[in-house]
Amino acid sequence: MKKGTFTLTMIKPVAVKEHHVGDILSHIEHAGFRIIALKMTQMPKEKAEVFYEEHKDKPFFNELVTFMKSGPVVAAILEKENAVADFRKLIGSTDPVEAEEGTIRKMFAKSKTHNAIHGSDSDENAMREAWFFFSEMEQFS
Ligand code: IDP
Repeated sequence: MKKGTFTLTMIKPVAVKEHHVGDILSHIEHAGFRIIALKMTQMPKEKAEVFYEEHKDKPFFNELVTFMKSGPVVAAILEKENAVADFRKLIGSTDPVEAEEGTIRKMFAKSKTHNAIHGSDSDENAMREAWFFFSEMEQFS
């Protein structure tokens, strides 16, 4: 995969539990992103801690890890030019109260922690996160 052409998303446990997987994936595809890897998986505590290691000193870290290991997530690699920035726009602000109308978080998030979906915040993290979830045989660029 060429850096800058993809991002990594994860539909978080609350949105999976509430049956929003189909709606969210449909929204993503209609926005012009191509799904080039997809899986449902549940992260043990240690994996969730590694995924979010850059937040390990934040006050919400334990709450975040507890939430992320609480049930299955749906992870996907999404291909599009300018994927990272365009996808951050599509999902909206971290806090659903601040997210714009029409964004995925505005539609499906419950709270700042239970905010329905993840999107990589840089091309470097997109690369790290894609390889965190998917082997070469699971990526269809
Ligand atoms: P992002 O997911 O919008 O990039 P980050 O700041 O990278 O937001 O935070 C990672 C995740 O940690 C968020 O998506 C959210 O689930 C959780 N989080 C962030 N800030 C807070 C907070 O102030 N309180 C509770 N949870 C938070």
